[in-house]
Amino acid sequence: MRSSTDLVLRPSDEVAEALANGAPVVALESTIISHGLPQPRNLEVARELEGVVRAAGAVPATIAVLDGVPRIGLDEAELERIATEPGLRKLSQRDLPVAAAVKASGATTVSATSFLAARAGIRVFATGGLGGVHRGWTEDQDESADLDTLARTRITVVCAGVKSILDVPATLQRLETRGVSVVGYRTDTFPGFYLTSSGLPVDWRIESPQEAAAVMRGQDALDGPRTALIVANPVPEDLQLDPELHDRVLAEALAAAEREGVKGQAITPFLLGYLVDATGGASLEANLAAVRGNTALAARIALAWSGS
Ligand code: PSU
Ligand code: MN
Repeated sequence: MRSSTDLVLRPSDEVAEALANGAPVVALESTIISHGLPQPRNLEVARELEGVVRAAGAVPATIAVLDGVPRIGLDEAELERIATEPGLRKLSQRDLPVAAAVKASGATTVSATSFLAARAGIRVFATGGLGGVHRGWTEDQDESADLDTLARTRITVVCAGVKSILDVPATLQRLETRGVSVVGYRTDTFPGFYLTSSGLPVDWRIESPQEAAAVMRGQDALDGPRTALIVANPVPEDLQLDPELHDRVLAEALAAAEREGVKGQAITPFLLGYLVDATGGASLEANLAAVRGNTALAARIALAWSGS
């Protein structure tokens, strides 16, 4: 039977079948592919992440909007569109109805991906690092829509913390205020995206995918506000970006953004791109190591959640 959401969301046959059977599914976002990683590596990564999910025994559902239609699960040609189409939009949740109306295509951020995944019935989602409160937020109020969506969406997001280009303490504070559950995966310190640790503590620690699934069952049993669960999974220390290089290059990147007046939606892709260039690709490798680890863990959590 088609649910009413089928009228506005189009799951691929494979994802629809998995969901109907209660099989494990992992949502993957597309902004990281289109706006977060350089070409042509981005397409390889899109394919690789789907492979990581499959190897763990789950079904990948990369989410994007194509010609106005939110798509849950993309085929090879559609992944290629996300990775290569010039001028592809970056869509957060608020952009979805507009994109649908004007039949635009765009990649979905953590905000839009979480929203669409939850609507489609997918509970587990993997990304690199969440958006959050930007440095300088007291002046421009730039806080990613990711945080607002996570405060009212029942989804588990596996990430390497929040992007280190942000004001990390302020972002953690906002997550606390908005009631979003945060747990460290086998760590007592909140990860730092490119870095294993942000240097900040995380209040709760879990040790296994089964424990993550138990937290998710607890969320549902308590039946409180439909908040997210953030599973913060650090990049392994031997794969992190050199912390000293990170701090130096990030300071340069922030200064360049200020000088060039980069703001709003453009700031995150600008800073990530600057770091890739200025570290000779080392930040890219750390970012990819984080995303791979998060994707593998998300698949294991999806398996624990589905009981398979
Ligand atoms: N994780 C990555 N790279 C990225 C992103 C996440 O490793 O590029 C994307 C996500 O889509 C996230 C977005 O939602 O960056 C945040 O953008 P903004 O700060 O404009 O909300
Ligand atoms: Mn923003």
